[in-house]
Amino acid sequence: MAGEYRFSFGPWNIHEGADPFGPAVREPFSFKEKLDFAVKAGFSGIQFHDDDAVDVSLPVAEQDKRLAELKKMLDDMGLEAEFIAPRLWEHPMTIDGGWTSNSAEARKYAFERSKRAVDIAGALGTRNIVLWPAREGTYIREAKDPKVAADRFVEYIDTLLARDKNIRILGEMKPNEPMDSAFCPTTGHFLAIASRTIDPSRVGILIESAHAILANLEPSEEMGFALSFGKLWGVHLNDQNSLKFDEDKTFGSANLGRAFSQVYILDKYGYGKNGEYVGLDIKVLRTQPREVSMKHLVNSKRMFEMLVEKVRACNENYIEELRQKRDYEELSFYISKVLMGGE
Ligand code: XLS
Ligand code: MG
Repeated sequence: MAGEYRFSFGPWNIHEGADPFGPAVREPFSFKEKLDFAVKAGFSGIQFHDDDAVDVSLPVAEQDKRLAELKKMLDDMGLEAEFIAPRLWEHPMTIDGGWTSNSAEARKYAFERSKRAVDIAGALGTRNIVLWPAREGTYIREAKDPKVAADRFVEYIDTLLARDKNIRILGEMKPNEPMDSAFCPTTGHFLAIASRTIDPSRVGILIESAHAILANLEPSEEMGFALSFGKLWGVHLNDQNSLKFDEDKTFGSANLGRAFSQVYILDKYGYGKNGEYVGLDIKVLRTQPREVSMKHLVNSKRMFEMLVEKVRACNENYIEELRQKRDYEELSFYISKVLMGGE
């Protein structure tokens, strides 16, 4: 029934369990094993950071050769690169961020690396560049000038838009972690920045459920907002148990009603009809044994599909009737009954 949706995940979603408090606890799966799993589990898109796709320290000619091989491998397996995201948060040059760093040299590094990420996207046949502004923020408020930071967002996005007329930028906003305070923390902030760029029509949004929750916002409302602007070009579905570290839990595992609301709004407004993927961005629990360390993806995809069925089983006329009567108590109970299969 939900067969018209296409699903994606990133290779980092299958990992060895290291966290800030302890080392890896599982042997890694190879990149090829991850792709084999994707095909077997019914995923058709793969999300890439630039360095998931290729070793970005290699000479460009060598990178291009390897990217051509990767593109062929994806094609042969019936897979597609959904997006490239420049990973600007691990390199020594980006200790204090990329395009909002106080260091001109660091900003130059961020620009050069990101322009290359645009080329990598071209080589893999995707026009989507995802920006998660990981270290574009502060630990100490006076460390960076927030007015200058907003201007630098515009300059950075303009540079990428100018690099390749075909690409488009999807901002993935998150209010904190690793920074105490991230610049441009929500969908609305990023769309405001988009309006100042050289080509706002090529700047949109990817909404991650957990990031919205961390901003104390409802993911489905953020999605509705972006849909209203025609800007919802990607999602990272997952879940989050209140305001803690970025948990990236299995979709629907912490708050089923909240997962329902997201599928409701996505399905109602035809998300995916223009080729958008139902993307997942989920961490494996550290406790999960290796042989079952892909269940979070399988189960999240299944949860989405089951919720599509629930959403489509809803009596829209009855929902509207309850809205008109202002009987939201009954509406709440009705949604609970839909979810629980009760009468
Ligand atoms: C981190 C982000 C990251 C992006 C891709 O919180 O979710 O994984 O999705 O750079
Ligand atoms: Mg994400």
